[in-house]
Amino acid sequence: MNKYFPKVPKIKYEGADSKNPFAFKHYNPRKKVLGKTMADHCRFAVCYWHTFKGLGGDPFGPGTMIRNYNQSDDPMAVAEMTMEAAFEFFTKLGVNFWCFHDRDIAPEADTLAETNRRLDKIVKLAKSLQQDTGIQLLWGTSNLFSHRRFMAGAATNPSPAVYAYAASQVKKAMEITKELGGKGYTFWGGREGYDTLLNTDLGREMDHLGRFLHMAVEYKKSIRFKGQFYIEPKPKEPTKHQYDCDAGNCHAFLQKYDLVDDFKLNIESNHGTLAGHTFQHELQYCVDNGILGSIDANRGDLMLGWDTDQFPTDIYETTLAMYILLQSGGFTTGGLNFDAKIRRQSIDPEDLFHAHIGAMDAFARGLLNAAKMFRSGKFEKAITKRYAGWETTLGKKIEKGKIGFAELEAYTHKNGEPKIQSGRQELMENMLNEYIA
Ligand code: XLS
Ligand code: CA
Ligand code: CA
Repeated sequence: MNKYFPKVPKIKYEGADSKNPFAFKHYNPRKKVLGKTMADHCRFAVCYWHTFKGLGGDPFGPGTMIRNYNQSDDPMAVAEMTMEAAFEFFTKLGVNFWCFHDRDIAPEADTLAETNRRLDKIVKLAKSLQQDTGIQLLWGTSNLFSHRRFMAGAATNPSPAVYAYAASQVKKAMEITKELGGKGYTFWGGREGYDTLLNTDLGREMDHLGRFLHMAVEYKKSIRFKGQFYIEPKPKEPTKHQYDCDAGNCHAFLQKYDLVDDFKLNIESNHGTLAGHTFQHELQYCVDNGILGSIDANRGDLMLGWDTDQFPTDIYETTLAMYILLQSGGFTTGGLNFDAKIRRQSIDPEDLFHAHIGAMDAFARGLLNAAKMFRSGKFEKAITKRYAGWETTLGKKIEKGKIGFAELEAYTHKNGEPKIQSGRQELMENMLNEYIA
């Protein structure tokens, strides 16, 4: 396979001293870290939409990138060439997984039946390329936000006919995800929210979304699809308010609608920051509540208030993310999916490689740093010490629900003003810096 990216060789690990831009300096897939290979820790995936369908368009101008795999007037020929180019890319880069939306891989036709036939044709090609290369599908999903019929949402649309269309699309997307052996299936509520409450029945829309996800669970069981369902939080964009706005909010939604056993979360870094949280916060919330499923790895820009989906390069972020992941025991079905796009001026196909190589190296460094932090036990020890009071009789009685306000008041009268301790934030931050390499 050397047709679509002829200037790029197979990317190999060459070590930190390498000056070769088409080589990994830190990501060594076979290197063992805490008993597991780097490849197994990271489970890197390439996303189809930005990497192969994104051409650099923004609200002020169309795409800037010209690709040899989309030079045809026949949309199905483009779909086939793009799929072949994608597998050449995955193979040269050395990732084991990919992710797609239904409409990324095959263009929509005039009827649902014809659209589904087109999908079947491309899925057949994707399946044979998967077999030839050993590359697997991390997750599939459905695009329920681009077509004009979904302008007011899909599962939260005021029209039941649009709701039905969305259900038909998800049904098919789940079938093809199963056909391709997908490890998971993601629900991202692209337009499930509102632009103004003046025209919106919020409670009813959320009930409809809950029912929609129940139907998806029922259908999943009926076709024996074993992949993990994920819900992906995002607070806004394209809507003013999205119902699945952050990890805590999604968790509450899943609990209210009795869906918490069937879903885990797919946390995207840039969505966390748009919600006013850190990536680290969103991951920690999920781990502490047993709902971390997968990660969309990217980053925002501090100066810009929208979803810039840049490639992750910040070693602090990757270190903290990998530290939380290590604490959680690591991925089972999920992985690190680069839901990221190269900038509008990065017009060459080689830029796609530079972006992914840098991001994979950033996570490899993050993993190595995190493993050192984990092995040292220093951070854990500091937290244990800070909460040591909860191991005393008083702490244990509170945690076990053995005492109430009256006893706590009696304790306070007897013991007087509590002794307080420093939070040592600066010391902890200095300690973290010692591990950033
Ligand atoms: C958009 C989302 C989207 C989901 C999949 O902001 O990140 O790409 O990951 O539909
Ligand atoms: Ca995403
Ligand atoms: Ca995004």
